Amino acid sequence: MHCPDISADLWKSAARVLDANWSTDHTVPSRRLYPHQWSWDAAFIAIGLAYVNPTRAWRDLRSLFEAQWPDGRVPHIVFDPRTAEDDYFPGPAFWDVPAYGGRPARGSTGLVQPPLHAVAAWEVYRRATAHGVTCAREAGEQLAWLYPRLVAQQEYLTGRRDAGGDGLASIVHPWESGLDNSPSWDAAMAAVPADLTLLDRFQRRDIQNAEAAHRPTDIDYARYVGLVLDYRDGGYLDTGLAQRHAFLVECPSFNSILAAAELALAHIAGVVGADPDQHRERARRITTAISAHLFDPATQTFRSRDVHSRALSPARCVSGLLPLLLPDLPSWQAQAIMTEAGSPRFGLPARTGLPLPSYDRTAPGFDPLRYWRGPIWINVNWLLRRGMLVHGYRDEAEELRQAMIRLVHAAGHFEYFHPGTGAGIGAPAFSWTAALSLDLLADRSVPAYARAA
Ligand code: 9WN
Repeated sequence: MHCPDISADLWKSAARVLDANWSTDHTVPSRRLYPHQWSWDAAFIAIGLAYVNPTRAWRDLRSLFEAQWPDGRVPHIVFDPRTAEDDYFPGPAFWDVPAYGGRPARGSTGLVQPPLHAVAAWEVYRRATAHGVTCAREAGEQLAWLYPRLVAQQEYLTGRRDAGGDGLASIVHPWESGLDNSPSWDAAMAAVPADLTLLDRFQRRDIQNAEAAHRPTDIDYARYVGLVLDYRDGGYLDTGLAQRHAFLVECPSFNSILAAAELALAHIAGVVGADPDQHRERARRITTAISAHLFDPATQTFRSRDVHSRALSPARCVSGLLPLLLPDLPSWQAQAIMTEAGSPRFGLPARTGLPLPSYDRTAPGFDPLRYWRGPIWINVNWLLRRGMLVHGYRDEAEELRQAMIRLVHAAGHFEYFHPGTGAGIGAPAFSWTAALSLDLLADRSVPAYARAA
């Protein structure tokens, strides 16, 4: 795309959104709907901030890791003490996280989100040199501070969270995937009790700030709340999860990000003087496990797996396309992903002019409005484009980059987009859409991060 006006307009509006959503030491995803700091949002946001304000990029990542638990988990939300309890449900009082280290824990949830932070830290570091010597020095110091914390995050996920025993991290709640109400969880969620009386005790806040038709249903929400209460009542401990926790799923997107993080850590290790090989080895092991356990030979697609039933989900979701991020994925599986991405189910931009939807367009339950059950999201398309570059699908990657830029330029920095019309829906000034727009405008190159350090 060689249109300076589009680029200049989009660049300015994206930088404005990030500026408006900055809040002392972190960026909120959206002022009204999400008035705290979210984990994987912070990673996407840092990647964009690297271009316009690297100091804030590091500060954002650092704020998140300052709330890391002693067991290594990085919470999915870090609560801003200046935001009222009632401004977001479930807030800090509901989570009631245990005190640790002899002091009260900084307000957070006890769940995690996809560990994209090592990838983000490496991207911010890579860009730092363009901003001069002071920035480069700052980047080296920040990377050294983050490295052991990033390693602890990985060790928590690859260790305590390997509930299925096959070398894959399990999520204990749909919120941990970042793809909250994705049809990927429907089969596993059907076994989770839905106690609607919980919604009398605890008021949903999201449907006061956004349209109910876009958001997860009450039945979903009752299950979400019930799962948190169970995990909380077990002290957020991960021992014996397979025996006592109703929802345990291995997600292809979460695990692909986990392996990509190890590859980024191999690069970071090279800079901070640690051993890169251990990270490459872990990336290989996770890739092998994804390839062996989350691929359905009958449909040639990646699916999430229910740890209890050992069954792959029947739903074909965008999360199944993200193993493309992994350079060691066998090329026939990469090709299968591209075939699925180009089929009428997802329709690459060459077919639709639009980025890919979150769910199979041809499925009876495809819903163009309801959150992760149809709408287009920029973050997963950004990850998919990266995967295309990793596997050498350069033309498709460039088409997808242009489709994302066109969409956001036409509709604005929305949270998600209608997969038929491209209209912006959800929160209007959404941080990761803005941050990743900056990266898409700036970065036309193949990421060298993916293979050798
Ligand atoms: C629950 C903040 C988060 C994103 C998730 C997205 C949504 C929260 C919610 O918003 O989840 O964590 O209240 O719906 O699904 O990916 O991190 O932007």
